[in-house]
Amino acid sequence: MNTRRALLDALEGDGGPVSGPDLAAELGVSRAAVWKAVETLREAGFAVESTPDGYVAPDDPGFCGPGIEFGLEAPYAVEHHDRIGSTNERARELAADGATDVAVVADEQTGGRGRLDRGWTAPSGGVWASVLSRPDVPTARAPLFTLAAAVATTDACREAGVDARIKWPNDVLVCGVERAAADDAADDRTGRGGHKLAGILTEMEGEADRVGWVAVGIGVNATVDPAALPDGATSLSAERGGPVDRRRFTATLLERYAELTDASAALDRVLSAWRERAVTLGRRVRVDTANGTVEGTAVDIADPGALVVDTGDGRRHVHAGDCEHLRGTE
Ligand code: BT5
Repeated sequence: MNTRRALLDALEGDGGPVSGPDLAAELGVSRAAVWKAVETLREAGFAVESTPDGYVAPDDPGFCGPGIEFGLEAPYAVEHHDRIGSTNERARELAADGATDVAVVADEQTGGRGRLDRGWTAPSGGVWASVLSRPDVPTARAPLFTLAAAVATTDACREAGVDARIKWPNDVLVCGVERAAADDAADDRTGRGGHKLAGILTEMEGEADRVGWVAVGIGVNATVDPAALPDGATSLSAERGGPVDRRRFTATLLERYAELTDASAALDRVLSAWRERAVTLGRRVRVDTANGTVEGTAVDIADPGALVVDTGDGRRHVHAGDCEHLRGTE
């Protein structure tokens, strides 16, 4: 384990001061090694303070480029912005310059984008990220990257203590049993069967039949007051009743995404991981597609990301659209 990353984890624990000897014992290193790691953190721009009771880190100290990169087990350079128009827009610019394996991360977006020219509300406190890569896969399989991002986001939310599920194709929701019951009682105005915690916007450019680059934009309402978000949205901090360690969250997100999309890994694993985390399967759904509406029971996901809907009159593979969860399971 990287000492600096372990040190950040320890300092971020409950936010209180931790003494040098306690840190040394906890990390299994010498006091001199702790001191050296603190100095390195300070040189990298972390405001680690020394108090009579020990070292103290400010709130969420590591949500910056070097903080996320410390000990990151994923092949991305991290470009952090306090404020930006859209991280996806920035990823596109980087792609045009020939870059790859970059994660653009921002605290706030002023021109966040959703799918189909919709907007994305992105106040300070969120995790707004776009991961740019150049995978060697056929263009037709690019939707698997959206699914991988949904799985990675769900896992990072769960690690942060929030029981997240995936709604086809790209939403991450919170829909506990009590929440679902309350929504049913309230006639679920949002039509989502849950409250939206995160959304994903994948953009790509292909050359003939191969992907040129893919930018997966992931927007997670991390430490955000739901009052600042559209109706039907929720945040990690609201669900868990306290702020989120965004450095750790982002590192988990990037590591999981890298693992799922690694060239040596079978992308098929993404489908089974997605199935295990999906709330859409088994539900009655209505999907608005470019070619009309499909209604029925969502029974499966098929390569590279199509929702299989049993309409009662056969099975339809729906490749893109807006999905509404209807009440009842059949
Ligand atoms: C999405 O679109 O869910 C994709 C959102 C992707 C956002 C990320 S942030 C990092 C990267 N940079 C960007 O500029 N974008 C990506 P869609 O399925 O079309 O949902 C959009 C709809 O969700 C809006 O029309 C609102 O109704 C709702 N919405 C907007 N902001 C929200 C928020 N913060 N939380 C929950 N729902 C929101």
